[in-house]
Amino acid sequence: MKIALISDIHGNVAALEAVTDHVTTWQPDITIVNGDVVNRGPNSAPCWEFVQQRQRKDGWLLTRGNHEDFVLAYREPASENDPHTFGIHRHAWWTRHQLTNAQLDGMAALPDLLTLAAPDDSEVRITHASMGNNRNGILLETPAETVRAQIGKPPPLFLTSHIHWPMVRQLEQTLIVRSGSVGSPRDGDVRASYAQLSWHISNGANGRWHPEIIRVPYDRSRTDQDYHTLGYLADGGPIAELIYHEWRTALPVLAPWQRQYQAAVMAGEVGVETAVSDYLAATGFRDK
Ligand SMILES: [Mn+2]
Repeated sequence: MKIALISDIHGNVAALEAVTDHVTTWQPDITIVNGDVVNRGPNSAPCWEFVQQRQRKDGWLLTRGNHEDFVLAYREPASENDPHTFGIHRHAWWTRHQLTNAQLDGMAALPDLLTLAAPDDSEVRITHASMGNNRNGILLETPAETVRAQIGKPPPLFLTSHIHWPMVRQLEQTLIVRSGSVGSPRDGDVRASYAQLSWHISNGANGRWHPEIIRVPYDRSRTDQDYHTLGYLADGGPIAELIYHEWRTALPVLAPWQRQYQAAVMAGEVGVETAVSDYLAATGFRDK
């Protein structure tokens, strides 16, 4: 049995196509798209249509990520009201307006959690981040006690995503595999990332899962062009520029900015534009 785990596409069509080609060559039994198909990138609608088509044609399985939720939050006009929050979330509002109501209905219907049966009938559990919370990611350094709560009743294989770099971690009887990101990795490697899981049986022993993290090069100039020509940078607000630099460098940009400035912007102490300009000047990201 072979499972392909892809996630965190974030509106990057060129990366999605390259990963799909790689997955297709590998010929898995099951392909899972573990959330964050849209938002935080330039070209969400074609990515959504692409995975929908694969779901219909090839039986791909989908879960909902926190970025599907962010976009759905901007279905309601009232959510545009608070000016400080809206300044920060303008890029999600922009993405929402690239999507049709039918597409948004499809996102709202996605499940948070999937379970599959391994060849020995043991459980494979899949969710975007952790049980009951699609923003609470599992890290290598997360204490064991916390991870136990994040995964719930321990299955032999727990598949997660959300954090944009890949991870393999064994915690007691549970193998935890994180896919990394197709569209915007943050581990310094600009290539797309996904995970392959293969069921191995050796010497008549019990079967076990074998994980492999795959990195896939793709046409980066195409994605760069999408950022510049489709309106994302022009109309997505200042945060869109942070997201662009994070994609371009594959280094953390948005989270460090949030830690430093978000509270002050939300409190109205500094404008989001100034906060982004100051941060990019201080870190040199515009020139990296
Ligand atoms: Mn996510």
